[in-house]
Amino acid sequence: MKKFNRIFTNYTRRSYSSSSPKVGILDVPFEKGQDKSGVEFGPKSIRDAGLLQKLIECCGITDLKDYGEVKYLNNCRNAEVLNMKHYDHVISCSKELSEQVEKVIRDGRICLTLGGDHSIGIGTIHGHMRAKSEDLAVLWVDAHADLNTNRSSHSGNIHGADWLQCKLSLRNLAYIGLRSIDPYEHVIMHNLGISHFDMFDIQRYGIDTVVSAAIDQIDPDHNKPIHVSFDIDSLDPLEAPSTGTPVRGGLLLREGIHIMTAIYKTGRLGALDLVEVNPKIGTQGDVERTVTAALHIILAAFGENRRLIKLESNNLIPPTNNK
Ligand SMILES: [Mn+2]
Repeated sequence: MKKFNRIFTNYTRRSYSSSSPKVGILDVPFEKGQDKSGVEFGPKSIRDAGLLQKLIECCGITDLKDYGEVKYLNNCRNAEVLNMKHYDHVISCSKELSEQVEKVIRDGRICLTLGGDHSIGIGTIHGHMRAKSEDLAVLWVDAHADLNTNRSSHSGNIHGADWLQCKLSLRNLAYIGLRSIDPYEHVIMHNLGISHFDMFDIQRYGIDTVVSAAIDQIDPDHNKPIHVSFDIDSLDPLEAPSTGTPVRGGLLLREGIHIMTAIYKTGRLGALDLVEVNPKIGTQGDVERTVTAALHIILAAFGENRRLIKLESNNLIPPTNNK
């Protein structure tokens, strides 16, 4: 869509690496894990801002496959959990999504999933584990901890979700960007020793140190596939106002970009979720700002280089786009 190109800054477009990753894209217009309507239009808004074209132009992606929209049937209607909204839909959608993500990754591609609300992380992480390994490093970038405990189940099993067999070790999970945490979430995080880097840590140590420390904690030998689940509300509402649960005092866009560039440079990104962009919230300007922020995050993950290019002394002509 033309209107977005106007505000997409025109810095040098060149990828860090000469070999570009193979990418597969999935849309999950799912909104039932939360209350506000509109987040189901997130994938379309990001695509309309030129996602595919920019992946080619800015990241030098030459092999890009569009897997389209994930559709599901609600076949867990009798499944119910007291403290989870639309649990049956969440579980049904997650199962289908898991299978799709597994397929994309087995095709040899990095899976980019556009949400939708953040409940889709269940399906993407599960599918990623099935395709690669249960020993997956997960970076959850979010203002919120999103820890849903299954209080109504005495057995500890998730009703209607027998397929959900892979279990992520909590040692493999780290949060970045937290600033809105429920009291019971503090207890869980503390008791289970889950790695987390909140806004205080980012302010004190800087984002470069924080992202390195997070990777070291969840992937100490630097050999695991990495899954990033990026909630746009991790960014400050000044950067990304069009989202369901904004919390002030968040990441700057440049910090979000820095996280993704660091992950790209590991060469081990296996899947990225970009969730919670809600184009029905805020003014047109708010929506544009949010959507372009999401684009910058995605492009950084796939190798867009925003740094000044060092020219050879005998070559004073700047390189053109890496296509
Ligand atoms: Mn969130």
